This record gives sequence, structure tokens and C-alpha cells, in this order.
Amino acid sequence: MEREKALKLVKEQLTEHRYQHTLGVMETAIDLARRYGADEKKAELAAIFHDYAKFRPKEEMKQTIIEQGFPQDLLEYNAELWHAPVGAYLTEKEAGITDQEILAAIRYHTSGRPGMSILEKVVYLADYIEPGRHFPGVDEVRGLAKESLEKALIKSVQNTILFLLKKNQMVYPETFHTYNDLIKNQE
Ligand code: DGI
Ligand code: FE
Ligand code: FE
Ligand code: FE
Repeated sequence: MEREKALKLVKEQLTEHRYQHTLGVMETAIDLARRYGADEKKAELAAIFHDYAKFRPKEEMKQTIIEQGFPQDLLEYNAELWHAPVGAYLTEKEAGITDQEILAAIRYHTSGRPGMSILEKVVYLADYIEPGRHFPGVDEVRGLAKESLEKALIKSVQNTILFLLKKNQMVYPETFHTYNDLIKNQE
């Protein structure tokens, strides 16, 4: 699918603010894909659709998770996690994108997973460091992203976990599994 068509489909689903975030993730993901050897076109499309389901009603996302047999434990954790797997599902169903690498990058962009592909890592990281993001520690991760995909990813997962702990929020186990896997495999 061409960029313009994909952006048009996504724009209808998002607020202007979230659309601008999506454009930032797209540019950043293409940069990271070029730097770290992921498919640039797949990175572009995964980034464009990564938050496609962000504003679907919670009840609809919950039904999709139940009906499609997605991990049911998602329902016991923050609803913020739901738009990632539901977004992958709707990107296939409504936008007709069937590439499994693209869909996986969308599905795992919030929690990550053990054994992430380079494309999945690129989209996760681009979501974290796109130019519109302004939170403590983001500049450090931007710096790391210039030298090491792994190091930048570890720092962004660590920051996300710490952020949730400080807010007294539950952490989805898959987020911990992602962290452990990255630490285990670091050089
Ligand atoms: O959709 P975005 O805001 O661009 O970013 P995202 O999809 O990476 O994360 C969405 C939200 O989910 C963000 O506020 C952090 C939160 N989140 C990420 N991992 C976990 C989590 N929330 C919980 N409860 N547990 C997690 O493991
Ligand atoms: Fe998201
Ligand atoms: Fe993220
Ligand atoms: Fe996002």
C-alpha cells in the first residue's frame, strides 16, 4: 500500500495530535530501519498503522480480544495495552494488510515480546523517541538509538516499567518478559 493511502485511512481514526505522533513515528521508523537493516517500506506501514485502534471503544476492543482468542490476560491489565493487538487485527481486516511482519510490529508495539524481530524493535523504539515525545529520559534514549538498537530498546523498556511503578500501576507480564529477554541477550 502506498503511504498516502495508508495515511488517509489512519487519519480518519485518530485525533490531530495522535496523527502528528503517527507521522513522527513513521519518519523515525524509516530512519531506524535504514540504520539497523529492517525493511524500510514495512517499517513505514507498521508505523503508520501502529495506533490505528487507539480510539476504538474499550468495549469493542474487549470483544475483539475475546472473540479472536488474543491473550485473555490482557483484559486483567490496563486497557491502554489493548489497542496494539486489536490494531494489528483491524489493520488486516479493514486495511487489507496481510504481511505478518508488519502485523507483528503493530501487535507488539506496546508490550514488546521476547525474541522481537528487528522490525518490531524499530517500531517500538520509534514510538518511544519520535520528535513529538517529551518526557524525562527520552533524549538519552534518542542518543542511544544512534549507536545501538539494543541499548536504546533496553532503556526504553526500563523507563516504561519505572514509569508504571512510580504511578502505582500494574505491569503486564509480557513487558517484563521483553525486558528479561533483552537483558539476557545483551552483549
Ligand atoms: O500508544 P502510545 O501512547 O503511542 O504508546 P504505547 O502504545 O507504547 O503505550 C500506551 C500506554 O501503555 C502508555 O501509557 C504506557 C502503557 N503501557 C506500556 N506497557 C505497559 C503499559 N501499561 C501497563 N499497565 N502495563 C504495561 O506493561
Ligand atoms: Fe500505541
Ligand atoms: Fe511504545
Ligand atoms: Fe504510538
